[in-house]
Amino acid sequence: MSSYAGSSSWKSFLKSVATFRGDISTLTAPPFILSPVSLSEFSQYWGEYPELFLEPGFINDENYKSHSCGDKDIESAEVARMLAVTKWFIFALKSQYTSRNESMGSEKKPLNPFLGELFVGKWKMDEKPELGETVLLSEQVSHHPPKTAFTVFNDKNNVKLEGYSQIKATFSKTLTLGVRQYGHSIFSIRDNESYLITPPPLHVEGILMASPFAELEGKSFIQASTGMLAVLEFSGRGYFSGKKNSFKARIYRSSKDYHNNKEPMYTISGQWSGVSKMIKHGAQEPSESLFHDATKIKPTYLHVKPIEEQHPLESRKAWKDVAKAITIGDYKLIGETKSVLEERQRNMRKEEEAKGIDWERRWFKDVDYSKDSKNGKMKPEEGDKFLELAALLQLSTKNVPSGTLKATKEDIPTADAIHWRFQRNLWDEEKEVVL
Ligand code: 0T9
Repeated sequence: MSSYAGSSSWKSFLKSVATFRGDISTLTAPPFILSPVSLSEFSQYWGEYPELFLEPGFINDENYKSHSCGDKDIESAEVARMLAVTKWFIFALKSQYTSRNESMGSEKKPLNPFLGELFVGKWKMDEKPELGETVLLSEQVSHHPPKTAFTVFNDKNNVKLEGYSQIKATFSKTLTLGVRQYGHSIFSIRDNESYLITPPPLHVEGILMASPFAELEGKSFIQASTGMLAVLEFSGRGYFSGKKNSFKARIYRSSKDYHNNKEPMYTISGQWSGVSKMIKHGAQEPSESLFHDATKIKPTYLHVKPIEEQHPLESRKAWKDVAKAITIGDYKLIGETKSVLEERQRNMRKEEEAKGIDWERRWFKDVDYSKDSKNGKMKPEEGDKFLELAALLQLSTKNVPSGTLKATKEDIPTADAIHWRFQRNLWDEEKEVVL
């Protein structure tokens, strides 16, 4: 329970929440629950374990037995890489969903990124030069509704992640915030193996007590181009194990095995923020081994250049005055500084409208995956990874909640099929924004 829970400002905030409808980013909250960090920064959580991010790329036919997550009879390098990708993803969850609690004591309302907002940096790994540099690029490609596109890549080892993220959130009667994620990401190694990742739904608890925290629910899929599929199921206190941040991951030889309720190759279970164990099925002797231990490996934080050297569109530079006002808790100053930024944005949108143009996205483009629509947008190329992986999983290619399978209730026929994609050439041609 936060000491602010009984304050009048929190009580009146709760009253406004009870009747709130619409885009959560427009909700006004008391200063103590505001975070000085923009949502555009959240893309960095994908890369905070650079060694685990790069690991799948180092596993080959010669060395896979020493990357077996404890399975002494691991059958192939492909299986070892599937386990390594799953492991990296589980570490990424810890960054994604516990970081604010660790740095600020609770979840707080992030700054709502403006259209065109950028957040960039790199993980340098100076002590291990063979790992090279891992780069993060994050761009706000839509303001209303908020959508953030991102990529994390390491050229030296040819490993990359590309994706985008959006949420739809609603308060329940008990003041829990239910959050559905939209968007997906694609992890690829050496341009010949890829993995489609769908983020899970979640809910934010503890709002009544003014100490919000996120808890995952539902499923995440990791569909590999090798055919293998990982299905992660999430639950909180008192569901599978009575512990918070619980998960169970099943690794199937193919998505067919999953759809046909066949036995998986492995089951991994435990806490994504803590420790998990892996059981191998179908073997002579069922074996259990330690899969991951999040208490043993520390994150590596992104290196971001000082504000004075940043481009005006870079998040920390653009939000500097607002962030300062939030940090000192000056309600009036928060309002004033925010208005300056919002006014500037409104004027830009008006000018664009008058000229009949659209704000030009910097490094990402919206690709239309629907067959029939004619809107001048880019279409997927021959051999598109998303189409290939979605087909393997029978995942809907529409803009529906992440992880929605084809022809299920949520796969609404009228939804569009527009997805944000990184255009590497635009970054290679970039002259103004540096890392
Ligand atoms: C994508 C992630 C996402 C964004 C955040 C729900 C949430 C905004 C979206 C889904 C990242 O990859 C992973 C992590 C945490 C998610 C946030 C947790 C959270 O509380 C916020 C929401 C919008 C709020 O700020 C609610 C306000 C509340 C803290 C005060 C009443």
